[in-house]
Amino acid sequence: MMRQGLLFLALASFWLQAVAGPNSTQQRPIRIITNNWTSQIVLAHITGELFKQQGYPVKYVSSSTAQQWGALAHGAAHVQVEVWEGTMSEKFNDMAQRGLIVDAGTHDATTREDWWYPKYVEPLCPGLPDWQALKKCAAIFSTQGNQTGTYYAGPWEKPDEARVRALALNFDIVLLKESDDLWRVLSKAYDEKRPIVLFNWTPNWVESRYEGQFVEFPAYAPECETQPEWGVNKNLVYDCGNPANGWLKKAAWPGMKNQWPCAYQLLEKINFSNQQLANASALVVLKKMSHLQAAQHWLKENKNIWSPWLPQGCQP
Ligand code: TMO
Repeated sequence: MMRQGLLFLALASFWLQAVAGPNSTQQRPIRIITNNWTSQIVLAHITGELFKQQGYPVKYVSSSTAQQWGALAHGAAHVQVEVWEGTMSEKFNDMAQRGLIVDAGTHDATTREDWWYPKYVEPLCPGLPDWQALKKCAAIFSTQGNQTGTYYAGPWEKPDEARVRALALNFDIVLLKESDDLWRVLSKAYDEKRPIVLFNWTPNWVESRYEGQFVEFPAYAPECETQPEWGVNKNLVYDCGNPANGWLKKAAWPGMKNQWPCAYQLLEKINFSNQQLANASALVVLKKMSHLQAAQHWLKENKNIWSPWLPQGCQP
């Protein structure tokens, strides 16, 4: 009985989808990923508002960057609008090569994600921004009053432990759960003019509030992550920094092109510059808008930028 019921339901839903045709798939919302940093969430909402303008229903699904790949591959989510090279290239390239996700194009923005310190630290650690300076003055970054410095990292996958080992730095890594935790430790240290080194990135609102600088590690090369003999440490990988001029990409579920063609064409055109991205996050953090308010504000102010993104004559 139970089984027959289920069979009936399956057939009925199949039949409904068949007779309802493309309209029924249109009713399925496009699921846009929100990650855990500000500009990404604002861009997700800008994208969502534009899909809605095209007539598509939209849903936001929050995901860590680690979990988003499976979600995109299986269609549990469909769009991620800020894929950063420094923290995500390995997974992105691998999944795209295997056809499990689709590369929906590159923004104009160039990105950097790496160890960063406020400007007032420089005289306290001569030789910065060169990384070798950290070998001599790890102690000023100690939180225990010993010789070991503390580096604050965020919840994104970067092998900082491996880098610390490969470059023989005397640092402990403290993993923080949220980007807000990073800004809290930064703000406190900044107020006290206390040495601190933490994960940061650009474009970001941080640069309009705090003066600072990235540590210059040995320049990134892909071989650094795969060939131990490459670089200053001949036995270990990860003896380099993250890319200093990284890309910023959009990723999509492979079925999106067919399921929502006009939305997909729009996604391919979506394109942010460094300045726009920094401003988008500043609207939330410095101007105290919600992510949705920031998105709507941006859309209102920048019609000249986004209207050419809308595909002309496309029928959803
Ligand atoms: C992915 N992120 C911008 C937080 O480095």
